[in-house]
Amino acid sequence: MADQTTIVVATNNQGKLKEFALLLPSFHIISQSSLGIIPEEELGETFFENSLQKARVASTASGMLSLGDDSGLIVPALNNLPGLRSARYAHENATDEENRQHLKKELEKLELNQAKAYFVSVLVLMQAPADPFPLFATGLLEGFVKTTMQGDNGFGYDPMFYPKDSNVSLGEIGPDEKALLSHRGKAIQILTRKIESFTSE
Ligand code: ITT
Repeated sequence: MADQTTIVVATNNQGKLKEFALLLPSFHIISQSSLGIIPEEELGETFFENSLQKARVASTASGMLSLGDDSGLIVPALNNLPGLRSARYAHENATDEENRQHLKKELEKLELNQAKAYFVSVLVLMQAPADPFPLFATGLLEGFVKTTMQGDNGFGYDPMFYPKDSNVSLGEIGPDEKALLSHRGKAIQILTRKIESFTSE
């Protein structure tokens, strides 16, 4: 562990943290909460702004390499909600279960039992608080949200999200399988290539 580079992940979401530990095996992953870092309110109008803010706050407080992830679920039939409000869709301090039930209700209001949807993850890696050139990467996962929920793996909307061409929800697959196809997994692949090209220069 001693010779691994440490990355502070700017999240309080345990589900994301576990995924990053799996997706970045060659790094030593620590959470911002283990360093007592308090996140700022998310006021950005884009995933990019929020992710940059998360990485910057963690990097400023720790002085270390920091990774922000702002992510969410976009349902075009619901005017692109929950979108930026994914973590707070039902109300400000909503649990994952409350958010899923709220989404189910909103779909049912439109008499839909499923709708096209996609997940997005926007990552920002900052080397230091004053890094003038943070690395960005975006990953998408297309599929459907359904009012039938299956499985209890993962977190957030996973039990009601069915990737395109899949009969099973993200809640029914294991963490390794999710890592291979998820928005976060795709964004990490892009980010890793950028880190490699950066460090080989
Ligand atoms: P941090 O800000 O501390 O990272 P958060 O959960 O508030 O935690 P976001 O603001 O990025 O993070 O909100 C993302 C929400 O989108 C998350 O709470 C889930 O509801 C949903 N989400 C994102 N990625 C997901 C995934 O892989 N599976 C299921 N739901 C996901």
